[in-house]
Amino acid sequence: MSEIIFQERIEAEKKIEPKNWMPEKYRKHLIRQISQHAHSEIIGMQPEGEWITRAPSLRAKMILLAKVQDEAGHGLYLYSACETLGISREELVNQLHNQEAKYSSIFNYPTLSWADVGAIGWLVDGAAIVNQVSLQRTSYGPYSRGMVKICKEESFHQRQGYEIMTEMARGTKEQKEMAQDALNRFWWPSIMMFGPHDSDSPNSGNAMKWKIKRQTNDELRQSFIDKTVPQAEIIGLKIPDPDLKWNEERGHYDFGEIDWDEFWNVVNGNGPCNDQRLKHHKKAHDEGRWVRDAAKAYAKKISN
Ligand code: FAQ
Repeated sequence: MSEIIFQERIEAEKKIEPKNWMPEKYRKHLIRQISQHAHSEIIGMQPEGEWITRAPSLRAKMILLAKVQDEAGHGLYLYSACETLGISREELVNQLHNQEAKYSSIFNYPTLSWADVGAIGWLVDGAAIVNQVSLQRTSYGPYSRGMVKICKEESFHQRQGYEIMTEMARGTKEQKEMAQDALNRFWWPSIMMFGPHDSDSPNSGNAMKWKIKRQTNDELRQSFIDKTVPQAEIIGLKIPDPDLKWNEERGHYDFGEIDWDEFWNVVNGNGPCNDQRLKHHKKAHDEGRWVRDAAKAYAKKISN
């Protein structure tokens, strides 16, 4: 009976709130997705964070610092949303450390030049926005409200990345080559961010039924490609896909085959930076233990 009422609530576009009854599978599905989203925001600070001390100007440094700090904030909103489902922050971090929980494949690629910071803002934040705008309408209230706030900041991130790429594409020959090289390396991993094709996505069926996801992986990927190709053309960079072509009939770009072996290799822990990312997180977490202990002790003291 409760399951019928739950589904009716979903169909009526009413949000599910923490105290409402929900099927156990819905709760677990959300914990999986929201926690992986949170871990992505936090691990995602590393590739760009490596460039804070090497930013080419004070202005660029201030903007990057603010951007990376925003990602930490996004991680915290998402961990809080996830905790409303009855799981502790400690358990969530443990799941990341023992690799029970995933984080986005994109953050396992290295940032080799300043142009990569531009490519991440433009493409990675660009892909994240397409996904997250859709998730603003997700059925779980705390996740949906977190997404609204996060989307506002992500659009600033996308523009700062596109600005870096624009400046470099219009700069010296070497700068333009760096921008093109960054696009060449980040294009395919960015379109992999949307996950496997719908036909190979085990979680999509329930996610769509419960309106956790409002659009499928392939629909979102297509929307990102359609938005991004003209942006590359405007700044004179070439998308590294010989099969990319406007399809008048479909009203979308056709694009080449994604290398799914590469995708699963990275998802399963064997990408270029998987070890480095996880080791760095564990080290920072261990070194921050005294801060967490002190905060807990203080909270206890003032509540007595
Ligand atoms: N990487 O059945 P599906 C950001 C896994 S944005 C790793 O299709 P689902 C902002 C998937 O978990 C990035 N694993 O799964 C930022 C599942 O395995 P599981 C984060 C992936 O959940 C920018 C299996 O494959 N955004 O951080 C990936 O329906 C710059 C089968 O897949 C979000 O997380 C992948 N790319 O769809 C920060 C958005 N794709 O869990 C810093 C919220 C799939 O069963 C700097 N999440 N897998 O063991 C979602 O929308 C969905 O969870 C998808 C996957 C679309 C990621």
